Amino acid sequence: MALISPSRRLRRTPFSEGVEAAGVKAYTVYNRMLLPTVFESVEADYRHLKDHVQVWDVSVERQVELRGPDAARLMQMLTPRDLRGMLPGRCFYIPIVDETGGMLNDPVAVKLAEDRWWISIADSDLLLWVKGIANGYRLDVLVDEPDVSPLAIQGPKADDLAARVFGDGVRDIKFFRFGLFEFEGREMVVARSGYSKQGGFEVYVEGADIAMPLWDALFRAGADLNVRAGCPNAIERIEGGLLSYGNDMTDDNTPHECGLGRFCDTQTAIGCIGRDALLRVAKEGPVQQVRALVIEGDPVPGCDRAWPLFAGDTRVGQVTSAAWSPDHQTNVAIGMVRMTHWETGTQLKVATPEGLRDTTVQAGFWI
Ligand code: THG
Repeated sequence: MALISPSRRLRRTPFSEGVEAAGVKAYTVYNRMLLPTVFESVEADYRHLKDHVQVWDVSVERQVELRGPDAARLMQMLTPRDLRGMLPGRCFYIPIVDETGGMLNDPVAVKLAEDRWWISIADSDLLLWVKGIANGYRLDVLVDEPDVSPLAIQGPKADDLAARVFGDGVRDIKFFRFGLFEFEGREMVVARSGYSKQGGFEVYVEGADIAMPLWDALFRAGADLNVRAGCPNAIERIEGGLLSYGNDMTDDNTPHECGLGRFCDTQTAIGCIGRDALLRVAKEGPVQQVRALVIEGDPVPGCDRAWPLFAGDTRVGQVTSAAWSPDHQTNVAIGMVRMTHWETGTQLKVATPEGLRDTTVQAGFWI
């Protein structure tokens, strides 16, 4: 592929300087911002992520901040996950749906206080939807995108690295909770979360001025841990079944089709804009659903368009993400599969750009 021309519309991040110095080889665009995809190679980055610790510039996980007396009410309008039991200090993975029950985003919600929330968004213009709802319903809430840029610390040595910079207290942070930790006199939200299954943290860095100092401190502190710059890894996230909005699902899919039914409490999520639509479709149940798939044969190319799935001549779904897994010595994939063919062990064909391949529906992801 040709190069992408930089411009003001394609936003750099407060860590871009460090990312470039670390030798980034490829970027994608996410929320109109640069997201690194390769440092050494996808395979080498994968091996290093699973064995050591990486620092990721995930500034593209932009925050939609809700502030004011109606913040909690607005949050519940956005998602079918019941937020009543969510305390400050918690992070929730939440489907966000429109009035038809279609997925608009699958962010992490961060509850800072009853009247202050961050929505850490995937790749869609959620700010516009949230502003529209807030204004249309005349809610008493401010909605904006603050100067907050998440930096992830991921991998088996993430606790050791984070402890050296923020103190041993970070070791006690529980999964999907956060604490406030000081760095150079600044309070930072440090959560145990991140877009990998290797464990680690996400630091919500407030203020671009403190971004490179934190980046440099992590690399200084982790030299003997073999810390490297990294990024969400295509192979690892497919193995782990972490969905990618825009790839594995779109606004044509319900949360149930995405396998996100466990994050929906549609009966009790009173106020959710898509609630009636979801209650209607929940009665029948989804007719297609996300599945883990193995694709037989040599390594497949990257999946930059949906690859049709066939049972004989009948189209029964599509593969949306695929990669060669060095650890499993096979191609791992995520697909959307029709109900008639989604059972574990079902053998199908997938039309890759390199021709038809045998593919099998798996019981689950590789975790
Ligand atoms: N962290 C933060 N913001 C994000 C992402 C993130 N915004 C963009 C994107 N990633 C949003 N999508 C996801 C997808 C999966 C998860 C988080 C955000 C995730 N899922 C775990 C899982 O499925 O195993 C845990 C879910 C749970 O049990 O609550 O972590 O990564 N800040």
